[in-house]
Amino acid sequence: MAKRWRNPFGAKRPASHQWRGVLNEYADRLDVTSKTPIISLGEGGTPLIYSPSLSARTGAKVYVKFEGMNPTGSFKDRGMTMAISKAVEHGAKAVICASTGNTSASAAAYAAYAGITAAVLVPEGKISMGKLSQAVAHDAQILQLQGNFDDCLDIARELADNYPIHLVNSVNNDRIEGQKTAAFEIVDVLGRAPDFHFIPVGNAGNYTAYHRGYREEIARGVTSVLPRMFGFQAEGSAPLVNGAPINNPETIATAIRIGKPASWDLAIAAHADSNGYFGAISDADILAAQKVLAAEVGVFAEPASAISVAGLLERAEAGVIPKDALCVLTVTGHGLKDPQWGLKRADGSEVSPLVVPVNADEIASVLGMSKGH
Ligand code: AN7
Repeated sequence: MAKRWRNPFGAKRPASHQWRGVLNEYADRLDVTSKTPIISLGEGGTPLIYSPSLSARTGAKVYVKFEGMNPTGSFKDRGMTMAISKAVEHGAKAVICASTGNTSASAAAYAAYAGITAAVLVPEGKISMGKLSQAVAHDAQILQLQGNFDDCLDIARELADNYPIHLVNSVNNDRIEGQKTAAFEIVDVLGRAPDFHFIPVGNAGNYTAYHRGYREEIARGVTSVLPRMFGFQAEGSAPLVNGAPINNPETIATAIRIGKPASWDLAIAAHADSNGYFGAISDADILAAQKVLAAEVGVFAEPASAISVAGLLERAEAGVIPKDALCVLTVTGHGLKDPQWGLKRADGSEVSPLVVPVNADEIASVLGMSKGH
């Protein structure tokens, strides 16, 4: 039974091969056995992009880990391949999650591949259209709760505690385990861990996962550097910065509109261990950073993901980042998840591309060019 999920190439790598997903690539560092079905869409192996522009702006050496390149367009796939594989290993026929959008899209896709049911609880009217569209397309049972994300998670936990349904939020340690592989990839590529790691924070599961991954790389002896974990929340939704949960989080970055981070204690421990930092960023600065990332790096990210860039620029401005420090920014989700923001100028007005006649000379003049080469 388990056999049909296994990679046809087995453990041996053919000379030319494609990335085989994080469970296959890092089987030796995850709780994966011959009994574990590999429910994979080829997640992980995402680009680590050096940015001359962000490096010039900050004086640091800046790399962007573009997690929008995962199968469903966000980092959630790394954790979901692990969580769904383990759920199926243990006989689950149905999974449930609460979500601000990306977790639901990912759970829906991996459950579809596994042939099991996914139920997702999302805050009514507060998730982006791209994410809702994904969950619908993958045939999840979508329930819009008349509450916020934190209410969704409370209900999802209650259902998993009392009914035959398996919880795949990041309170499930399998999710964190899968997500730590992003840190492995970074160390694989750079040959060492970075000095600073910048990352958006909602439930703080990913912040926790990277720290764990880096700690394990140190334990393996492949790097001696423990990156300082710099996490960022939206100003109206910044419980870890404020030091207390909040009841009514608000931000345009709906992915991180979370008032009671599920991984609070783990994140506090990772913060302390890494001499880390939690900072708050205004919605205006998030959108400005999204623009910088798209226009200067060539990476289109959803607003929540751009907070890593905003955080880097803010900390560099504050004088905290030494010259030539090695910095990695996680860009957690693709801009196409929530494309409306790409169509706005910094002042919030809509961009409407110019309409031109079918005439090359007129178009050249609009582009400010005169004839010649
Ligand atoms: C793009 O999908 O919580 O701090 O339910 O979608 O590990 O929660 C999403 C979170 C950052 C925050 N960037 O990560 C969900 C959900 C994006 C996200 C985060 C999320 P965590």
